Amino acid sequence: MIEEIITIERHILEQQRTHPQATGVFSSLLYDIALAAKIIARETSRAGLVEILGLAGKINVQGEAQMKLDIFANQTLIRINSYTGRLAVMASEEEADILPIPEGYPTGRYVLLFDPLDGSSNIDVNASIGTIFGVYRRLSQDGPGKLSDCLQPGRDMVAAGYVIYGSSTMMVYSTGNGVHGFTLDPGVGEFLLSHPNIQIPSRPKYYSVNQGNEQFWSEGVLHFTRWLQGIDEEDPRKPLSARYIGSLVADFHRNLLTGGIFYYPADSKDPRKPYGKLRLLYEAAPLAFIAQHAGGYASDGRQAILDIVPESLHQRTPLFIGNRDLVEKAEAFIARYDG
Ligand code: P6P
Repeated sequence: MIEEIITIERHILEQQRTHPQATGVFSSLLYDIALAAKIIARETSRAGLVEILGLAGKINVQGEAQMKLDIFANQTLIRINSYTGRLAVMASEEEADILPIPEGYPTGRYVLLFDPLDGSSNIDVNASIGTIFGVYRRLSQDGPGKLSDCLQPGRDMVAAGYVIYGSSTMMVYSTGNGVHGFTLDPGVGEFLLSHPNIQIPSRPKYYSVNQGNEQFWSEGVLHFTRWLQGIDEEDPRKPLSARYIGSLVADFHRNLLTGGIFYYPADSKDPRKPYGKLRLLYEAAPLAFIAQHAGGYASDGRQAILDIVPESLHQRTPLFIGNRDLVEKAEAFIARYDG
């Protein structure tokens, strides 16, 4: 049987048809994000050559000064989304405050939150990195979007996704109607449907956590980790293998496809970060939306990530994400040992 070729643009259009009230603006917003992903993918594929070709600090072919990749990714997403009239406001991991739509340009119904290039410290060692995004409807009526438009619980998201720049570039997104993965064919510059209707496998293979932080974990997290390793005498289980890349999108993506759990718990390592390292708005919540629609679950150890009402743009949260039974087990250990 000849496999049908479906581009992400066509898939988005077909998804739109399942939302009768959709106006096409939402679909166009998803195209815009796919375009940004292609542009960022092109630059990340050359990242290793920056030094060799002496590109750093020089003027590149577009006549732009060569810049750090995460700044480039941030500017690409802002430049593509600022003038379309589809958004009321944006917020980025790279920007301290919300990003209003520039004066003189129309505002739209949607809010875009993103981490433009997460894990960028891994570029120098050629490890996979990623872009993470979440889309909401604006709450304010009209005019410039507000901070309150960005501080919505993940449960109210209308779409979320990520791009992983690795051995191949993949874009994974959901509008609440399944989770779908597309692989970039750089030859033609198209994302082609490669992973339709992703569901997290019920039998997990891996657990992913930075065990270098063990001494800083709570009792509950330590007991949970021993349980995953099959050395909890009270409740023995087949041990899971450990896999940890140190790049959230890569660790999440692997567990989504193979079954498993990623967690970055709260720890006492840095008193300035009592809730762990990861951000709620544009890291944990969008991936929690994806996990939810792939049959998984995400928690901060006590409640669903999607139920947390954000109080500030860059607030951090502990994150346990992957197979629902594993995440709920973490919650049980934390409730039992951490009170
Ligand atoms: P650690 C990358 O810097 C990042 O923000 C995430 O992509 C990743 O999951 C985490 O930090 C790794 O942090 O402390 O284990 O090196």
